[in-house]
Amino acid sequence: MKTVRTTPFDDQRPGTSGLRKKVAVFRKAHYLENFVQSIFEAYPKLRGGTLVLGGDGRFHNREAIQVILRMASANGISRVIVGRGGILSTPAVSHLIRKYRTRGGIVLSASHNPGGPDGDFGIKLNIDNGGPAPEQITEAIFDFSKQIAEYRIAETDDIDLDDIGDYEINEMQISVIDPVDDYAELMGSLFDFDAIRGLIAKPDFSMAFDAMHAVTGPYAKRIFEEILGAPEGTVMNGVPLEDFGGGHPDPNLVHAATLVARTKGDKGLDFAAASDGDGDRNMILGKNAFVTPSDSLAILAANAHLVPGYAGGVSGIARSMPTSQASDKVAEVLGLNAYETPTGWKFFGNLMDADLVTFCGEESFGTSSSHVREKDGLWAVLFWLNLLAATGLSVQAILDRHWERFGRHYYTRYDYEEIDSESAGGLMQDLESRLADLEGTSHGGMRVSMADNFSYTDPVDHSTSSGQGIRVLFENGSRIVFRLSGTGTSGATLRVYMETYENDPQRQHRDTAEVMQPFVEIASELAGIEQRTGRTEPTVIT
Ligand code: VG1
Ligand code: CO
Repeated sequence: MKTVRTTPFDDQRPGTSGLRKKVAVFRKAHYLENFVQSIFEAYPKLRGGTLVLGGDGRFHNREAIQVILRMASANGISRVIVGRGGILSTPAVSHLIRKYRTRGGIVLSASHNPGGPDGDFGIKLNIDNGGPAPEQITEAIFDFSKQIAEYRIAETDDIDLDDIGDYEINEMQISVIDPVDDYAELMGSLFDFDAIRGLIAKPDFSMAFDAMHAVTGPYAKRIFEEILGAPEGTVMNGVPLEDFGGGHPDPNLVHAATLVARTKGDKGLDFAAASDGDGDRNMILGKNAFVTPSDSLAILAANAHLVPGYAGGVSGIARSMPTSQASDKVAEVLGLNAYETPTGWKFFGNLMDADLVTFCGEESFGTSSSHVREKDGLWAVLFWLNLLAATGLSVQAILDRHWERFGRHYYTRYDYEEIDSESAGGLMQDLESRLADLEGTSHGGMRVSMADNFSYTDPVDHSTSSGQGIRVLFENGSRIVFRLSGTGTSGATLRVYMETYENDPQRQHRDTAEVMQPFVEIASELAGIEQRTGRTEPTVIT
């Protein structure tokens, strides 16, 4: 064991989902060590207990795991459960924490951000309920990182991560486990695998899953191809690569374009899906159909009775603030609880622990339920397959049926990436200063009923999180939301979220871009996007 003198870095404040920086930053001397020591200090529960450890396989994953193992030993952690090869998806970590009742977990991932030596790396603490550490703890980590003077580390050789088995560093036990087994078993307990097998075996049913060279490859191959009998090759890009094959492991219409193309036309796939770097996001597609994540959340909740794991009932649905109000409509009609939380999965944990909600979701391709305390990409894909099998309907028919019953929330998000941080800050501040004057004004024939900077008080622990994004609400239920991303690593990213409700079935099959165009114009005018950022077009539209 040794104690190493160090000096603080001033930029170790965790964002929406852990600390994310360029790989080069994480490779600076003491950078990772300082942050890991700050985790052990801010969350002392780990001492004397078990920790789950794994990552999405990106560049620097293995080196970081060896460092964390040595530091865990020197900090009195008694056992660490590691995925073979250092691989564990985010939802798998959450499940392992819960199943083996460990004190927490550390996930190494920058999720959908690109990897490789010039890409991003990230680290995140999950607590003993299996969910991301809440803000009080992430702030305590940051506070400690600002005054750190030394860290503890054991001096030992690397542990063999590629063979399942038990190892030791001094007093600490290390168990290298199969990363997929426990997770696959959990999925089998929630869904009707026989019905899904039957669907996949139909000669006229075709599907594909794009793992984007990220962590879900081994999970998807096991579950879809080995257990559910999908033909070999159903899983595309199924081998996790350190740089995700040079791609951007973000399952959306832009970054999973090859998969999207395979769903087009008369011969398009009946079902297609993709997941992100760390396996917590999902994109759902059908033949000539795209399911917005906000609709997906609403549809899963509305049809939960068709899935064995949820047949016992659903308590409620929570959505992040920028997510469309489609799930609120379902909650209203079915008499379920509905909650609106700030962006980021850490705000859902308390609601699920208190059984106030069963389903949670975000517009950013994140959906999940209380089976874990993270969003869960493959879970959502299996849920959709279970619905297709149980109803005999196509993806588009499920969408049509849902809209007819609950109305349709047209939705789009514009991202302006890597804009100058100061201009972005200025844009938000200026908008905020004009909020009071906005109420009652008319834009494109719609009156603003309310405009504020979203603030949330947790109903369970009563903690408050303010400054969570600017909402402009119109009298007809339409909304425009502006916020700055908390996961980017260079400059700032402005996200503009827009939605409008349509309950006339005759008008539910229009082109989203066309329907949303007036909102795009109102949003740019309200925030002065072009003047402030110099951008005439967003980087990504979803
Ligand atoms: C983004 C999404 C947010 C999500 C977060 C982490 O955050 O908008 O909904 O929870 O990423 O997801 P931001 O602050 O950049 O908007 V993941 O799959 O990157 O862990
Ligand atoms: Co992710």
